[in-house]
Amino acid sequence: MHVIDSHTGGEPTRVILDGGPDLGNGPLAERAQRLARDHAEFYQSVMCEPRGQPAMVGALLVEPVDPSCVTGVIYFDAGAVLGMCGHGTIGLTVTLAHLGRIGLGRHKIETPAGIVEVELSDPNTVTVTNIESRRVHKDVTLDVPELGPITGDVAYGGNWFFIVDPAPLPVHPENIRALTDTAIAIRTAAITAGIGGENGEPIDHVIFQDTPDDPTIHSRNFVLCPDDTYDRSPCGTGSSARLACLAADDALAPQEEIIQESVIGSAYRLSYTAGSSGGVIPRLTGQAYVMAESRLLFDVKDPFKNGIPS
Ligand code: PYC
Repeated sequence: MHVIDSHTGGEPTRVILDGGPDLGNGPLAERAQRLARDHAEFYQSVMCEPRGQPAMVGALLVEPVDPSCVTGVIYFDAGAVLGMCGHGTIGLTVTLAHLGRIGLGRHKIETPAGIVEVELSDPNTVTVTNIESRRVHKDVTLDVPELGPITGDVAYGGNWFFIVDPAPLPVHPENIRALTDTAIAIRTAAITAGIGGENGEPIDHVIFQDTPDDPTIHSRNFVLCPDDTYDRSPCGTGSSARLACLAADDALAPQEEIIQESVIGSAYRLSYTAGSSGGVIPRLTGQAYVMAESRLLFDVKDPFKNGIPS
């Protein structure tokens, strides 16, 4: 299995060029469901330790339905198959350029959540125009065991987010353990209360928003991912969901650009235009760097060939 590893603002992406499971044809959303239902062993074996690392997202390249797309892709982490992944799309674009498959300029990529546009402006800098993102519930109060009432918005940006602003504790690297535990408790409470998307989609990510002292930075976030790791980048789909909330609150004008930092201080430039269904079309710009090209080996004698379950 040939893979290329990159990171986007510190968040790793592993692009799988060959050797993945056969998911058949048809819409990518259906192929993603097949991956989730029938191939958990595959995605855990490439994401979990010892072959993978915490927070890594996989990008399985598949044939797109729309031939104008440079590729189709299905993203996943060790815990779940994702609808879309912003940092992964930036990493994938830089990887495709590294392979000589695309040049500078605009390209389309098909994901289970829809077609996204990418613009590669130098070998490391990518602007993603994401699928239409929307807020579905404002000010939902959850009763979280040991924390009490926590209020947040539910929004979609390619994945489902519960966004708490202001954060229940400061978004600083020294708080990462406590932020993680708090976010897991909130996600569990949301799922238990049946809070999620319009069609019962469960919350898969939790975001805490904080306002840093530096006035040039709009906000700093902490994002919990389905595999219980935190996003080292500012999270592309999470930033999209957040833009939908800012727009719905009239707190950010269309095309106004802001800087969103992650808990470790990596940054995206964000803006949006109005969507056609009442949401927003987010644009996010970030940088990715290729780190490794490797061949993954799966020795049948290896007791941990399918990864260490977390
Ligand atoms: O950037 O959208 C994102 C993302 C989702 C999970 C990890 N990163």
